[in-house]
Amino acid sequence: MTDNANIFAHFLAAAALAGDKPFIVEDGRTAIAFADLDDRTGRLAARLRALGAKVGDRIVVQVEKSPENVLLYLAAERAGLVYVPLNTAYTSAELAYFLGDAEPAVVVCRPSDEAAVRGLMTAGRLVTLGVDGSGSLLDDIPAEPLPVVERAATDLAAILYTSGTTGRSKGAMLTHGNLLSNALTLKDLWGWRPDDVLIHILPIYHVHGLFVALHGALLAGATVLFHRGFDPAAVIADFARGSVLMGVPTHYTRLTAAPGLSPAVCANMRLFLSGSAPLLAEAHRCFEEKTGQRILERYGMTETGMITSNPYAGGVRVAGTVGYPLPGVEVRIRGDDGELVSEGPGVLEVRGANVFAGYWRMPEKTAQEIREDGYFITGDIATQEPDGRVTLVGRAKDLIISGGLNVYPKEIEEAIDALPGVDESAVIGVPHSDMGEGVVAVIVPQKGATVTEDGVRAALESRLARFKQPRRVIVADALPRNAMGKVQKAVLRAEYAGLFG
Ligand code: MCA
Ligand code: AMP
Repeated sequence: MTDNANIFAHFLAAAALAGDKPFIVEDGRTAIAFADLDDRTGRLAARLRALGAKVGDRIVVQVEKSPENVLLYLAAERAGLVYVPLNTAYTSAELAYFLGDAEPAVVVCRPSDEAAVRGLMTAGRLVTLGVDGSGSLLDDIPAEPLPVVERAATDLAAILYTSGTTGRSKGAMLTHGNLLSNALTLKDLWGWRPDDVLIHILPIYHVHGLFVALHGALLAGATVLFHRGFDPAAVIADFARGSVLMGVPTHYTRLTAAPGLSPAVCANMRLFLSGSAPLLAEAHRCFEEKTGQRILERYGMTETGMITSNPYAGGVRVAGTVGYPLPGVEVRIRGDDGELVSEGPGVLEVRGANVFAGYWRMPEKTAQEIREDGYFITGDIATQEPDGRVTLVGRAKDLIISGGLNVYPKEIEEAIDALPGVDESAVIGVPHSDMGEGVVAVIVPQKGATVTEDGVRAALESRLARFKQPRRVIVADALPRNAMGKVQKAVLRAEYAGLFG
């Protein structure tokens, strides 16, 4: 091991033990070998330095998933930069906010977005990275690698934006210590081994695909079978070679519905993990019926990495629960009256080396959400059994999770309310068999104005990422309100519960 707290130094130490094994394999070919990791990230890190990125500078990246994108992430850590990945679905309007807030020294975008992104930038260098590994980022790569930069555990490794209940995105500051502590804990807990083969189907701009999945493989020196999108047939075909799969519930319901799933097909697989959204007990049961394997469900957040996990060995994986706090992670529950309660229900709070350093340039927000004694308020409502097992029973925050992606109603309502002819709106999530929850907007037009479903959807197209756009827009005369005048979203959720069949 190494004294350098830079997480990349730990990956490099593991790569040295992996010999000539492939790290990333795509379509049967080695895209990155562990033996090449040092040289390839070193030279790319030198390129980032040559572009003007100094230690501690932010690098904003909005590109398609590719092996070069993985190298870019690792090179940024190696160079001591703060990596800021963005969902490729974000529109220019959304990107403008992130660029203004993060003030990056370097921005990496898709070649097709270059002109639009340049128009949004006031400082910093812009380079491109294409889906096929081409682009100006990879021009003029220096011959001399940049040594791994020394970092302390408290130094920032990444900022991940998470939309807030206030409608404004907050940058969660994650340190090298946050990322490394969570990765080392999960390596032991889930039994990562050098002969593991991870089937990687997640995007690499969120905690799940970028950190939980890739860090596990990197620390174990395990091979990754790289899938750029999600094609159930291609994933099932890889079960013969793979041993670990991580997905969100939508992945599992789509896999269960696909032809060709059987215990024999899954015989080589040792671990199916699910998280990012609730996995219905029914989905858990159906998957087990088809495969003979019990999904291991775990729970986490962008701000904290992983918090709880069902047991890998020596315990029971209970459908509908998220398991036990990870070693070194403390949880407690606070009831409605503000007092701590042992079993709940109440809002779950979490403390540990995994908990983030605060929101980027938002000290007041940070103070509201991290208590003085270090506990972070998750906004998830939980119960806890006497043996420590946690079950999530609701959310205190107004949040919709669609296909594992968070949608904050406030942000959508603000965009809708700004449209001509709209008096007010309420955005809710209702059951959706594929995405878990589907986004629905209920809109009240101004007196005399005409608002149509098609019109609203068309107007939102350039303003909001596709996954945030309402799948249905309902035009109503009024919103239900309680005696205090507060919109009763529960009433709307009940009314439209059957909208998606
Ligand atoms: C795609 N679409 C979506 C979503 N994804 N709409 C709503 N919600 C979504 N999640 C849109 C597409 O733009 C498309 O629109 C239409 O829905 C159908 O696309 P489809 O091809 O079916 O979707 P897909 O490309 O197969 O994607 C579905 C997906 C994907 C594979 C479930 O959303 C995904 O990879 N989700 C995982 C997200 C993730 O990594 N979350 C982790 C966050 P149109 O037809 O109009 O073009 S990290 C986290 O939450 C914490 C830390 C944790 O605990 O892990
Ligand atoms: P994010 O902000 O994208 O990191 O999403 C974090 C939120 O996802 C959590 O606060 C939970 O509400 C939800 N979440 C993550 N894992 C699970 C899970 N296994 N079951 C239910 N909700 C989950």
